Amino acid sequence: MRVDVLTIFPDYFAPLELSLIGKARTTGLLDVGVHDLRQWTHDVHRTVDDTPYGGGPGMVMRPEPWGAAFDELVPPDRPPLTGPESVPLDDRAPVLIVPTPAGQRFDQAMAHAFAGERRLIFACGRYEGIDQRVLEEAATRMRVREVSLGDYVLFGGEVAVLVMLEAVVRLLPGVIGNAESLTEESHANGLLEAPLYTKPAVWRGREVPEVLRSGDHGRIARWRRAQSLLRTAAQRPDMLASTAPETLDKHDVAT
Ligand code: 6GU
Repeated sequence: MRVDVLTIFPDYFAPLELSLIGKARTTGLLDVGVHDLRQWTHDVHRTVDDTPYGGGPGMVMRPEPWGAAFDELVPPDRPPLTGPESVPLDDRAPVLIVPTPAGQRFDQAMAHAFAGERRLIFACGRYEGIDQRVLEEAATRMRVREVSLGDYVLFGGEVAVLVMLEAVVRLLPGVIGNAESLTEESHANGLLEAPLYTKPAVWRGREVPEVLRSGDHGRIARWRRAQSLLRTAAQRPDMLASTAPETLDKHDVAT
């Protein structure tokens, strides 16, 4: 997978050298380019923002540097359209992800969808956001997705991109050695995972649940399933409310 990140703070992305994302890069599973948006400015102050039309607080990111950056990363393959008319995009077109609190909520299903793509481009907004025409014009060449991490506001998209990349890259085949890790974890099946324990069997007077030391795999699976349901009900009742009935089977009533 190829990932490009456009930002005025490339230093935010130093952690992409570390740990399993860094390893995915050195082994060639992932190819990342981080680009300073200011390289596409031409004035002496390398200006990327200006005051909002219609008034209001703060500053808005000007369209020209974004347009020039996209032209270089994704060269237009037909003459630019002059108006707002749209053309259908094929599903191999790059996906442009724009982190914004005004976007659709990011979740594990979206992470899986992005992990199936060949090319992702992240456009990190700062200040109050990016001139909307940038997204409209980008949509002639890319599948544009405005994405939010949740109902709170960050200074800019950089940290959100790190979050999304981590969620996506760990789903790429070969990044996590033991693929079973991905099917047992929270959100893999619409439920939260059961609590985990390791040695020692007794720590500060607290015992690991006996069932986990029993060696009875059937009992262990039923216990984990019940814990999963209890934990989801306690922590995230909203997830249970939206659980398809077939996800809850007849064994769940008995446990
Ligand atoms: Cl994706 N970006 C920004 N700037 N703020 C956010 C967010 C994203 N998600 C929640 N708040």
